[in-house]
Amino acid sequence: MKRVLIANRGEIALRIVRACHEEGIEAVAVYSSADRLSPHVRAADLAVHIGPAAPGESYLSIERLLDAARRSGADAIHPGYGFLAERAAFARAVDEAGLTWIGPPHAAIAAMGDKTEARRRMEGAGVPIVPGANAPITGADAGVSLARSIGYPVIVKAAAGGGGKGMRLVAGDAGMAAALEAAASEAARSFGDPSVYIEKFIERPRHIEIQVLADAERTVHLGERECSIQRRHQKLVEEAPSLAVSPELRERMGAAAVAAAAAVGYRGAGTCEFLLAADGSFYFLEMNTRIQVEHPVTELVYGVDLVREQLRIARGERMRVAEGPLAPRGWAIECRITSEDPASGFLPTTGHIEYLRAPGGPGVRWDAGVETGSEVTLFYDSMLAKLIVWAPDRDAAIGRMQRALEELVLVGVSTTQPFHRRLMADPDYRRGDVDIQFLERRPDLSAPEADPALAERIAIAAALAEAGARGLRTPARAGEDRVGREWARVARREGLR
Ligand code: MV4
Repeated sequence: MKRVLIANRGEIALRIVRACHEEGIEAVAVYSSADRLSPHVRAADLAVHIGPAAPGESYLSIERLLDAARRSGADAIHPGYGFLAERAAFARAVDEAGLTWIGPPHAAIAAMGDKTEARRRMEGAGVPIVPGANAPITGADAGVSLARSIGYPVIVKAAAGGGGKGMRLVAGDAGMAAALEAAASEAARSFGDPSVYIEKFIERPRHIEIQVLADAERTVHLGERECSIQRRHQKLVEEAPSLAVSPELRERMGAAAVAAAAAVGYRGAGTCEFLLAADGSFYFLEMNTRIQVEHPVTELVYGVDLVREQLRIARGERMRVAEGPLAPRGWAIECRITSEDPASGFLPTTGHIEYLRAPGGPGVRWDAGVETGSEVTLFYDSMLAKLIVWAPDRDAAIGRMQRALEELVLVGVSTTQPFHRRLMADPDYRRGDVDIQFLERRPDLSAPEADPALAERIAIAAALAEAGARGLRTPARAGEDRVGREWARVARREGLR
């Protein structure tokens, strides 16, 4: 493996470029017309334009990506997350083109992508699953009889689903027919497959996931991530380890995740999602057959580089993870900085990033796909950056996150930064008293700021202070580079020059 094409954009594309360089591999970026000036493009050794901004004609086009690989002489493809990462057909097409796929075998992707097949495989491997159907349900009568046997409430899910689309809660016999129909039609629309199945509904669980890593010889787990802080299936904060997971529970959940991976012949990095009920019982939900957004928290507490391990495993090498029992060290927290406005129901925002000052210092990692001057559009996911901290214990990690959130200055688009500030100061969060419904109960965490204009002026003042400190306020200097131009623009807008 000498040259890897990265079929992605933004922070994860840059993350993968860096891992390639550390492994002595060349990185090929691809970009749409909207991403010509993006950091991942400049960081790569080569860059190939693959089409217009619309993802369907660029990052989601198997044909254009394979063509870019051929034209650039790449011998491998890393899909990142999102886009085509869990499309078994893409993995197979990469294999058939004679290239190395940096991910699990396409058969493992397909097995985990079909949720009822995954349930059958997990049951066979002794992995605990939620009581329910292991095959699609046809007709309200079958649904009612199954629901009565496992007990209401139940949840109807899309067999081809994942991520929460096509789910319906059913409280009793009377609601079954309508829920099956609504879920099936949403599933047909979203996934092109109307099949649905039924599980017992687990109330107020935590969402805990286990990282696994598998090479040709070994399958290991790298502990859990606590992912309960989410809104409409979008995670906002993740941490590792979880306050809810004891070393003994970690070993049991870890063993289940390893068995799940082994049952589908898994290779590379993957994640098993579980629901952890209040009584300590846990249930396999699904397996994500890709590198995940929140992988850095695991990297920081286990001292591994998951993307470099993906590259090594795809090259047929052994993973560089110690043999024998592994344990997390310290505490890591990740806040997703997205271009969404918490005060207006997390509506996506767009605009021009006029100034960005990234946080830094000890124990702080800033994984970003944007910089001063970047344009934020509605074409792609709203995640701009991930702010990740590590510290020896959870309190220290929260304190460090608060400090880093104060250092972060981003002028030009609304982001989730004020939400994260409030969350980190919240007593319930600090006690670890969370479950997947936490944010629904706490709209106050997303309420408008007392004085948004003040917050923006503070940010702008920081930008201008830095511009002044660097001597970039004179028009001549300010005109010299892109950053200078942005500062000049902010200053003009504020009537300060
Ligand atoms: C569940 C559940 C409760 N009981 N299954 C949502 C996304 C999909 N991956 C599975 N999901 C759920 N499945 C049973 N039997 C609750 C959820 C759920 C959820 C799970 C993880 C993280 C956030 C969630 C938010 C709402 C519902």
